[in-house]
Amino acid sequence: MLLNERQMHLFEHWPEPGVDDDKKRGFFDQVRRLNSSYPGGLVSYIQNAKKLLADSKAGKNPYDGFTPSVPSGEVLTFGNDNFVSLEAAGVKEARNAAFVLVAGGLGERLGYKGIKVALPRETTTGKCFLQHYIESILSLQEASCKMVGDGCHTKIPFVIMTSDDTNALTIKLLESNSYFGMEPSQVKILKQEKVACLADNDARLALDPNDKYKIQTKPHGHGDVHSLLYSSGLLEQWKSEERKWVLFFQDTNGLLFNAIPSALGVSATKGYNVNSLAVPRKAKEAIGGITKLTHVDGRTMVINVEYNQLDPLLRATGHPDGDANCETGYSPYPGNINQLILELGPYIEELKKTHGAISEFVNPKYTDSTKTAFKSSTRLECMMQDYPKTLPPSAKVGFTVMDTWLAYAPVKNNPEDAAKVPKGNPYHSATSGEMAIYRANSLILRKAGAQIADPVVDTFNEQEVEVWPRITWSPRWGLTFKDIKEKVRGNSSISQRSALVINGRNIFLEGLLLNGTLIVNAVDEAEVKFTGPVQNKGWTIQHVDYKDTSEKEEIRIRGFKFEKVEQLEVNYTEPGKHSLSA
Ligand code: UGB
Repeated sequence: MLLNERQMHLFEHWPEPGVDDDKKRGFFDQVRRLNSSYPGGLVSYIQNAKKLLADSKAGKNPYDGFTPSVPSGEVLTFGNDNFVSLEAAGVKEARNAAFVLVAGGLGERLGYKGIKVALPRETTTGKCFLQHYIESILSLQEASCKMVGDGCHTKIPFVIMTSDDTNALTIKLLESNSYFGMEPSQVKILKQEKVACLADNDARLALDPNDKYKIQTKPHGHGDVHSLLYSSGLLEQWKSEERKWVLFFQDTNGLLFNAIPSALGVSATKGYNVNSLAVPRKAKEAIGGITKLTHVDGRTMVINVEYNQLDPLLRATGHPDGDANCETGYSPYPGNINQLILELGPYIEELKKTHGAISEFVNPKYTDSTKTAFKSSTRLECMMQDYPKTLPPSAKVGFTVMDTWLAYAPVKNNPEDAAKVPKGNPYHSATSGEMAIYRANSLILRKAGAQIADPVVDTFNEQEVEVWPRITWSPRWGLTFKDIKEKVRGNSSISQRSALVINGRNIFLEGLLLNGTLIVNAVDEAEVKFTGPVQNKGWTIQHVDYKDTSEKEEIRIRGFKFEKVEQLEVNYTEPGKHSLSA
């Protein structure tokens, strides 16, 4: 097979039989793996590569013939009646959903040495992203079942796509934390394989520079999730369990679950086969733009145009300013946050045709303008949000736009790169990711009727951010806005220097006046009311220099830590009614 595809060079240096036989067997083991993990096998991979490399050499634009325009979608306003009723519809549907987290990326831009899902989402509680995601799914599961009454015992499946870079650490994180309360059988790990690197325009496979019996490999991208799900048999299993929705999400967005119930509500009420979550996008921000593309032959599609392609596409189609903000101060193209909700039935039908193969691209770095040689080997890549590209025009493809403060705060950039982000654009750093949690929770409590002090502005790791009161809660306390509103009663107020941790289900703020740090832990059967003042020295925020290696990396990348001077921590371990008042 390899010889037919003109890959003789892979064997040219092989010594006679009997020499290095184990290494030669190892080579074929790897070939077998590369062959079985790509839809259509290595022959397809090489042929696809030849075509894409020829297109790239010829300077062919993948968007040739397409004109971009601004699409229209659902725009939600947090907390209004429509939002509340969509959240209710979404929670009801959640029992029919399955969640898929793509977590195979190395996080090169962040440069963190561990896996990103193990990073604290915020350092007031120190809970990591994965714990928050699992607790959110479990809360949805419970709330959804409650809505339909007895007889509902569904366990929402949770798939994590890992790669060789993240697999072992992800499993270790789950196992050493008892799966954060989820039943281990609910969690499925699907490991993506890397793909072969390409040495030249003829798609000759590259050998590993350190091992002549090994083909060099690199990640193929998050688009692998579709073929892995297809070949795992999970989709058919979910169909037999009458599941309806598959929700895909990324590794470090601590706000995402604020948006899931209402977005799922949109999918269910609009009957969308594909629903992408989006936020207003600043021009040149490193998130794709959701765009309507109209071909000269009349075809149209609503699809993500990746951030590095939006500007050239706009310039080539009569927009001399390219990717620019409009009068609103934002790009007119909503920003894709790569949270996709797919309707399972049509998804399976499509995958039966494609086997999960996703439109690919190649991005070689050429040595010069003749485009005959590469600076280093390249490979084909694919993105999960390109799934709709193969859908027929009859498919219902939509998107849902939410406020950034509510729905999107990824942790992607290291402090140095974040500090260079143009003023006004989001940093997407560990610093901004954590501060965004406090901001969102403060704004949500404000909307629920509490008085939350204004933020102060401070600078950490050379990034200027708003510092709001450090308010966090467990998903079982506040899954939807309606839940939260029911638990914020009377005239509660929280000062700027305060921290509040709510860890329990039935905790009510009934005129709590917090000026300091309050941590509440309560079992589900306990009903706890807080009234009157809680005052203490609280936790102060200390600046930490990114380069100060005496601090842990998790702390250094955010540029601050808390000094826990004084706090009130209360634990309710017994069922019944309790109240804490001054
Ligand atoms: N990932 C994998 O699981 N496997 C891989 O091989 C690669 C990545 P990045 P990217 O919302 O902020 C995406 O690197 O690709 C996982 C969208 O394409 O963080 O630059 C990885 O673990 C873009 O349109 O992002 O940009 C992580 O969970 C925009 O939406 C996820 O894939 C942007 O994200 C994303 O990987 C965004």
